[in-house]
Amino acid sequence: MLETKKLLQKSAAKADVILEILDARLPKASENPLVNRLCQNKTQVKILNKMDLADPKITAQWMDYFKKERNVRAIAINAADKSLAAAALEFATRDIQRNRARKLKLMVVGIPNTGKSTLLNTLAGKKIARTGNVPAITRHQQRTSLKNNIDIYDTPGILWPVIEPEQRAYALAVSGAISDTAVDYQDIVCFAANLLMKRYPELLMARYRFLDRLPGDETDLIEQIGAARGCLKSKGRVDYQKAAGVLIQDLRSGKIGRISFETPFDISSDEEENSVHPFV
Ligand SMILES: Nc1nc2c(ncn2[C@@H]2O[C@H](COP(=O)(O)OP(=O)(O)OP(=O)(O)O)[C@@H](O)[C@H]2O)c(=O)[nH]1
Ligand SMILES: [Mg+2]
Repeated sequence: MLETKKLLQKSAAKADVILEILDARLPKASENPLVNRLCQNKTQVKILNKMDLADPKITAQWMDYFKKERNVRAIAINAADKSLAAAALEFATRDIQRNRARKLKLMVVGIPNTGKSTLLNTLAGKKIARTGNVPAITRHQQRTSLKNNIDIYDTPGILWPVIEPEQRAYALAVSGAISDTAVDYQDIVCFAANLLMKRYPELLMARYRFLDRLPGDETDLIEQIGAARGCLKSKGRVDYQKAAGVLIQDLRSGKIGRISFETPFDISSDEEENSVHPFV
């Protein structure tokens, strides 16, 4: 990780534009503090990727939020979509003073699993970089030449050693940016269940039609999913681990619907109250 960080710092110094790929479902929690340091005196473009999985109303709120941040420009996309990826490239480079004799260097950075390599592949129009829905797929920096005299650099996802507050770690785990084993799985499940029951009850009820009422708590929800989906152990007891896995996979993949894990309001109430519990 230290080596990667050093390499990123070296490359960033030579880059014209830094594209920070965030997860649109958790745009603050998926920011890496290191990126701000890499971006000194550079155009910093935040790309809220996976917008197809995020709640569109909340994404619009995030766009307003980032408009108010100084020296930052933000755009929401789905990196697998050709025209949206092209729009992001245009957005990122449009104010840059170009010296046509020299290639424009774009560097794609961000935490693991946010879609950096997917964006590179879509822009290149072919599969150059390996992608996958687990963290840390890309291990080395990779340069690709695009049209219009542009070089784009894909980089390995980077995280920092201690993720705080805990809610941030849970949101990152549900999104797939950190592995399920990095955080207590029970806590991740409680976070996901509470988010769905409090913020998206209609989507929850629509996905799990066997629920005849909104579950009273997370245990109730997992028990009902386990019973209905046959996640059972001996003597018909619910296998909580398996049932929880169903919920997490459904949420992560968008099967429950378009869901955001945090809102700009959570951030400001955190700052005001110094609270670390944005979802309760
Ligand atoms: N739904 C959706 N999935 C996406 C999008 N972009 C990427 N993905 C998926 O997210 C997963 C991670 O994508 P990658 O491109 O490998 O992410 P990465 O940031 O390069 O990950 P690392 O190399 O591990 O840091 C893959 O399963 C992609 O198919 C998107 O806009 N929408
Ligand atoms: Mg990658």
